[in-house]
Amino acid sequence: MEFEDLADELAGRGIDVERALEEMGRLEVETPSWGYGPSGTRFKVFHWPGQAHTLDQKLADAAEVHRLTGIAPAMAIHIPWDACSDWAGLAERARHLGLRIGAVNPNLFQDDAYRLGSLCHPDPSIRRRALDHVMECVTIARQVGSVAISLWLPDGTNYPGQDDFRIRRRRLEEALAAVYAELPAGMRLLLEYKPFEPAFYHTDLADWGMALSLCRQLGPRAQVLVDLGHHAHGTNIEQLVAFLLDEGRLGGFHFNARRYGDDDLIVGSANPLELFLILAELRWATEDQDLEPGARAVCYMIDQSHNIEPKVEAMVLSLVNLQAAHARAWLIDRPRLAAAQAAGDVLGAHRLLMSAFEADVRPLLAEFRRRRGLPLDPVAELRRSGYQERSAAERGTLRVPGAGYPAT
Ligand code: PSV
Ligand code: MN
Repeated sequence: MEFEDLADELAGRGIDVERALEEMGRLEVETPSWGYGPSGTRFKVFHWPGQAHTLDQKLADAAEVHRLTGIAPAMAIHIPWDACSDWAGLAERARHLGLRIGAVNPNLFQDDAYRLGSLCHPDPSIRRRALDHVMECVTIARQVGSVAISLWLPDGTNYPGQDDFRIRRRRLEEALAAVYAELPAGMRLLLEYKPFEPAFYHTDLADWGMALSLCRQLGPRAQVLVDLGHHAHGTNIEQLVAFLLDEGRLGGFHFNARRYGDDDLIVGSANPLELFLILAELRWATEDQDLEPGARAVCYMIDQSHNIEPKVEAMVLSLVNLQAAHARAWLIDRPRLAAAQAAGDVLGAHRLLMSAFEADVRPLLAEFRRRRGLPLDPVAELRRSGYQERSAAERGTLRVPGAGYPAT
């Protein structure tokens, strides 16, 4: 179908396609530096030819992804994976590439010291060390012009009795209050929860309710980050998204897809309906101006690090899938949906929602790209451009000691 035909058909149903295009132009998604470098599972790291090793190579990949999609103008960094001696210089180089530095992610999970946790560790000197690292990230964020610290904790215990839940909670509150007090104006602290891993009996920030409760204690610039991979099976993520939006505490997303948990698969590949329903909630919150901070302030980020897929292509496909789901959300006929809901028309309301999910948005995406001079098919253009082959030739396949079981 051509764009004009789609626009006519939608106009006939009272849907403003220009509004949808305008909203599509507002969608910005950060990509993660760690998605461009070597990564794998605990079984094996498959080294991808041309994978990025330096921070500048990661920036170059992020810039290529943005060039192809037009919706990924920021790259999140992870410290110390992305160590750098000149942060202002990095921000400048990013600017030259048409990018900015996105959320700064502290790493509280890779030092030997963190065996029993970081900010919740029983030993105050380890807690101090973890806190100093988060503070260092606040300083880095200032220097690179980032407005978000994105904090995920590995803290938890493996055995009942190993430590005291409430004492650990106090330790966490105390540390986060110290971080919050250091945040410069305009910077947000995004708290990411996860119900499992690396600890398996309990984690200190296990779900969105715990994260929300801590954020409320801290202040308005502490907000919850929802990683789609961090929920028990069957969790209604769109509902908790709506709840957090209503509380004014949805700070950001780590988009990805999972079959089991934190699998880091390409967003939209495993559960596109869930993705669409989440984006529909974000749309409602965008339109309903009564929310503080509004849905427009929510950071969209990808948190995926691929193992068997070409890394840059996987990132482009993720963005394309996310953009398609976002476009579908803006094709929902909301007034008719509201009328069906008010009339108690259960299946009428359901079918209306599903008709947007089933819409063929390819003409809309093509029109969006045509108007912005973007490649009509970003994945095909990446393959055609030879970027991945050039990176492989220039960068080689540097091997780093990776994860995996010890050889027996
Ligand atoms: C670990 O679960 C994790 O995937 C978290 O989602 C973080 O956001 C990410 O790693 C980077 O630290
Ligand atoms: Mn995450």
